[in-house]
Amino acid sequence: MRRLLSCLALLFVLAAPAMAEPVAKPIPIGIAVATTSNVALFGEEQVNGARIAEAYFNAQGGVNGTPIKLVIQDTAGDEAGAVNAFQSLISAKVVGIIGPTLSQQAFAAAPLAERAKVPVVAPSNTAKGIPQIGEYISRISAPMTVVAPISLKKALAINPNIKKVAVLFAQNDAFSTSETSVFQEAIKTLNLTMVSVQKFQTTDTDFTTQVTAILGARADLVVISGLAADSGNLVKQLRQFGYKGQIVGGNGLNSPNMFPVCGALCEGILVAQAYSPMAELPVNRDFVKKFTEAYKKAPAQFSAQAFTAVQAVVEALRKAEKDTKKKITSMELAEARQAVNKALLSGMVIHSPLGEISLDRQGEVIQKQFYVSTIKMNPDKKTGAFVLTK
Ligand code: 1QQ
Repeated sequence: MRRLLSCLALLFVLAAPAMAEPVAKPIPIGIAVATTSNVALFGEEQVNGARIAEAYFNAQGGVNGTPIKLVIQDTAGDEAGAVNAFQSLISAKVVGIIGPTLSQQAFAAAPLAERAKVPVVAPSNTAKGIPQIGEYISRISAPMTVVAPISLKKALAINPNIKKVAVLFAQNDAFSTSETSVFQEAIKTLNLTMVSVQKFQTTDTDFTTQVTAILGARADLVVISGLAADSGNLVKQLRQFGYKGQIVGGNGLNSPNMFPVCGALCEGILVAQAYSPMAELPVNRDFVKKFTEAYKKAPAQFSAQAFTAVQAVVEALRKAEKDTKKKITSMELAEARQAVNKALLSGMVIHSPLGEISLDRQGEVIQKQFYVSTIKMNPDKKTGAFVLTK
């Protein structure tokens, strides 16, 4: 009898921490993106998009009547910052994490969430291998394997005389090295000649060596895989040194926050995008309207993707309630996190500003529609737009 009692006591002690961890109300969703450092050029857009989603879905009643609340943690620009942000969000008892900004950071921080069984929806990680980090890791940002070749094909359609291509990439960044391998593969497939491959660091500001090599190689197309500040300076110096050919930018050149960096010299860069503010979808019209009211500018890709990531988590929470016939806020935290992940990977269709998307069982996004845009700068040389390339 005494043994039975002590066994029961032990069971109670073991069960106690779990019982002490219900999901809070409003339902906390973690956002781990860069709000400081150079990477904040992307992160600022992500916070803006996520904030619009928070207000928008709460106005619809949140999760079947329960509001959501974003808990925002700055990752800054490096791996250590992302690890810290993930750690504090896991401790803050969020039901899921949206982030981090860079693939380079995801490879360091996402494994933490995987071990803690906290679902992660990456809003902007496009390198190969992100959903493969673990069962709890998914993304709504289309991988570069799908997106990058589209802009190259467009450059050739515009100018069929292009033959000699120079490629530049940031060698200290996982996304940039992943993207350049996709570009380089496509260059071979398209029977173009690679006349120069140049490396740089995302922290570089002086690109004299690389630009000199490219001008010497007489490239008629330059393809850049880097982040916003470095790529912006690189474009600027290419033009200042006299490069006149087409420039194709990868996903790192997808931010209007790069415009002030290269100024008027950003004009004409071609980029493939996973989003267009012009897309005629009810949810996109609402998103563009609310975003423009709040920030006095149209949303670009990183804002739309952050909105979509919040939407994915909200719809997963709703589905989890439907499937389990329980309110999320009546669930124990671990149970809720697991139910959200299951719903995310169930193949549910999300009618998002990016179009109709879903996640496969591994957490990879399935998206149908992509765009190629050309950067057009305004006379103020600081603002501009991604204009759909016909
Ligand atoms: C990645 C990217 C960056 C350009 C996102 C901001 O695509 O790191 O995967």
